[in-house]
Amino acid sequence: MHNDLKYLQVSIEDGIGTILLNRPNVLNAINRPMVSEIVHTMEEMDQNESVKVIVLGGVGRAFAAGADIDEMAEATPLQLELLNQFSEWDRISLVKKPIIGAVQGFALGGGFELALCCDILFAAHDAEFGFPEIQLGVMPGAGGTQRLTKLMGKTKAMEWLLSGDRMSVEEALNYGVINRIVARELLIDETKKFAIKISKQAPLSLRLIKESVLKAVDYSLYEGMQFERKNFYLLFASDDQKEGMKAFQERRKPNFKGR
Ligand code: CO8
Repeated sequence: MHNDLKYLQVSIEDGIGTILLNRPNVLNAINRPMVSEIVHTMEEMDQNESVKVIVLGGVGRAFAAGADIDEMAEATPLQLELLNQFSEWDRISLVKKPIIGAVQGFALGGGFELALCCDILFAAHDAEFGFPEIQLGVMPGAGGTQRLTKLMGKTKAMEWLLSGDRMSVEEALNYGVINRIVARELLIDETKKFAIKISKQAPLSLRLIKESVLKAVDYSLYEGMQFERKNFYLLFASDDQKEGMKAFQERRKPNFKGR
């Protein structure tokens, strides 16, 4: 399995599917085949019962220093329109299992956009986040202007997007961009430890909570509440709801099955 992957290192262990971007000689610059590999691997893991949580990180000194500039440099608008590459990228946001990002070094441009697609982010002390596109005469194209603004508000997002400056982990933590700062050498282990903790939760609850939280970004409060409620009702169709509540009453640990 996964032997044919050229730009990723992939493993599955203890219920955690780990995907590491693997082009360290170009700081994991994201080219189109890498996007395809990321999307297909995530979708496979989403369907794989032995994976409960996905961890996304990078090999080497960076998470990802952006989209591959060499691949883009000569592109024409018409080529980009016909390529429609973002239709594939958009499928990352349809993955139902939690995705936990582990960022070390640079997360720039498309690399920052990929990090912003994660549900939870751990970062090493040396991590730096930014949108340097403005210095290349372009702009973010995979959700950067939208996701960063929804996360930190218009005024702050403007500052980072218009300056192209790089954000330290302390700033990223302060703005709610990341969840936790971790020592570099412990980054993957700590991220996996947290992923394993989450993976013990009732799988359907994980799935429907993630889906509901993501809706909060797009929906009005009223619409979001209606959506949440339907998911809440849906969980009462599961064996895990019966098991979880019975285990509480019997003062024992629940044994969740994901159905
Ligand atoms: N594309 C291609 N190659 C890259 C990229 C990149 N984005 N980033 C680094 N590299 C390569 C360098 O060319 C270099 O290769 P070589 O050794 O062959 O010369 C190697 O990686 C190491 O890089 P540096 O020697 O430059 O390392 P430094 O530590 O001196 O600098 C930096 C690190 C500051 C990260 C620097 O490499 C840099 O500025 N990189 C470009 C960052 C950038 O501008 N990113 C934004 C790209 S545009 C974008 O992401 C648009 C997103 C649109 C959506 C995409 C969806 C996938």
